Amino acid sequence: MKFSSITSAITLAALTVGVYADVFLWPQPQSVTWGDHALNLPSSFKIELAKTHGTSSNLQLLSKAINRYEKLIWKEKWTPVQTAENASNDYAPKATNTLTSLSIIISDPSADLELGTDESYTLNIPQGSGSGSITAKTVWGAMRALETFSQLVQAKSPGASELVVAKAPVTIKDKPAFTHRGVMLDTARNYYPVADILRTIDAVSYNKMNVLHLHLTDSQSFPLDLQSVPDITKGAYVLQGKKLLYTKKDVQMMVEYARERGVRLVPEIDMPAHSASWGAGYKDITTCTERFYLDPTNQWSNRYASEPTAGQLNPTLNKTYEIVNKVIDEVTSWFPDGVYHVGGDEPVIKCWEDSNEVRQYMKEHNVTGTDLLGTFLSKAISMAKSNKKRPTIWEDAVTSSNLPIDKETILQVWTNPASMAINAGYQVIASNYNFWYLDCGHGGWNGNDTTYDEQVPPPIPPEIQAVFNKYPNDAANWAPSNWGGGGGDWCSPFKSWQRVYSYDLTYNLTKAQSKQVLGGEVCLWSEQSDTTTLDTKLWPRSAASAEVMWSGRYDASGKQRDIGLAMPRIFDWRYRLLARGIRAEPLQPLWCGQHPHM
Ligand code: CP6
Repeated sequence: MKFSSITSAITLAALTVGVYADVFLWPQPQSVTWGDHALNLPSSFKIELAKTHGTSSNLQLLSKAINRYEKLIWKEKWTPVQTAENASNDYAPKATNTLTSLSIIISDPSADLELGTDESYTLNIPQGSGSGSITAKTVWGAMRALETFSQLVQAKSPGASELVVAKAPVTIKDKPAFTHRGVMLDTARNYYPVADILRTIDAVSYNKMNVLHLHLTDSQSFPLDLQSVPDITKGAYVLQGKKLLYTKKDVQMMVEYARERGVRLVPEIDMPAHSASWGAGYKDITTCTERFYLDPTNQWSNRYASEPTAGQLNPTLNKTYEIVNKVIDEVTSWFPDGVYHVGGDEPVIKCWEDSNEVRQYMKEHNVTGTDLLGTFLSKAISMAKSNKKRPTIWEDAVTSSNLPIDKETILQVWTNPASMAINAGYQVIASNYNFWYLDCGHGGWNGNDTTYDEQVPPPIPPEIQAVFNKYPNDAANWAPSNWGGGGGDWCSPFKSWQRVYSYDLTYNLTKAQSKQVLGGEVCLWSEQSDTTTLDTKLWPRSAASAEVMWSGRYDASGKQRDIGLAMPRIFDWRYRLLARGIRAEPLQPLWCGQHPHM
């Protein structure tokens, strides 16, 4: 668009901030064409679902989404925080044409929300007065389109109460690069109130992500009020006399809330390792629950699930399987999603070898600890399958020990290259801990990271030092902890949004191998997180991952997406998340976003 210098001067004067604004979308759609007109959005503006569709239950969910977004755009009255070099909505105040409505047409309204759901959509905004349109195969795709639409709407001028759609005509054709786009939240090291989970579901859906994976249980606590195993809540945390639990009603509410936003809740009950909390109610089915499991042989591999009181279910008892079966039956009945996460990470064979009972069994049956692990996981997986679930497990046990696990199982890779799991014949979810563990997740007090090169850390208390001298390999993660697990200097190095954004889910994979990557998850382990830090640890870094998973690491021309070009958009998006009640952390001084010419 060309302006005479006089017009530009007048336009600048009209915008009190004195700089031009743009329209910023997150995540970047696959294809966008912009015009240079703005359309007024009158108070009578309506988003309408084509009447021919009837009233199936999915469409009722879409109606709710429509109501939410109609309210959101008026509440938000967005004025971009990030300014732009080129004029874009400087003509917004002069908008004369009107977008009267937005009509939605769905071709397959009964399609369910599940792994692989079609989320594609087309969004058309005309240049002249009239109606815009959303066409999508499914209601879930239409929900993504509504999110995009909300990002097109802004205040007619900074701070004004009238709305416009800037840069019309707009045509957006969009679909996700990956089908599984998730956040994993560990609710066991520290508990999160239900309100936190609901707010996180909101943020997940704003970012066009579709999965919240709840790592519900771990060594430290079991926050689920399961009816079929009544003593299991003895493993829940108690704070000020109150058990920190999710009840069936809580879960049903979360599930419904998530579904209304196109988000699947995938539950994980971790086993056989990371299970000391089961022992509070069912002591006899666990091994390795010593307060300090210090491996006398001092081998790294033996202290793998390195947190004290790791706990590992006893794989030789019928009672273990009875309880595991009840747990899986009940949890799968609470969470309707078709995928269930069996856990399976960081098993310590040594835990079993150190148990008299298990050792005896291994001798009598002539089996190894690895055999027992394979049998345990296969049984747990078939329990999930008998509840009509597609099982998922963490990859490490399978890829490092080559366990004979059903190939229908999805492997969530975090420590080994995805190619290992893929070459072994599995589909994968990518969560490389060097990029996507938001709690930071490696390094350690006297581990081998180099962040302390320039400064000597404070001294380790003598009683702790004495144990380290005896067990040097255990020192790294336990150092400043109160012996409760994960209290070590866990967060090193910090994963910046740029680092999160740099993760290539199909790194070093061939085209054929890449097809086995269903998507990814960013993971928030909660040793050092709870309600006070949730939003800042998750956002906006998870938003960076959302763009990697929705838009793809590479653009349509095959070029890697540029972090510098993403900066203005994620900067503006972070403020938008704030306005929507998500306490996303700042990325840079506000100055940087408002002085783009400098
Ligand atoms: N807890 C569980 C953890 C981790 C895993 N499982 C973990 C391991 C290494 C790092 C960060 C987190 N805390 N249950 C691994 C899947 Cl660096």
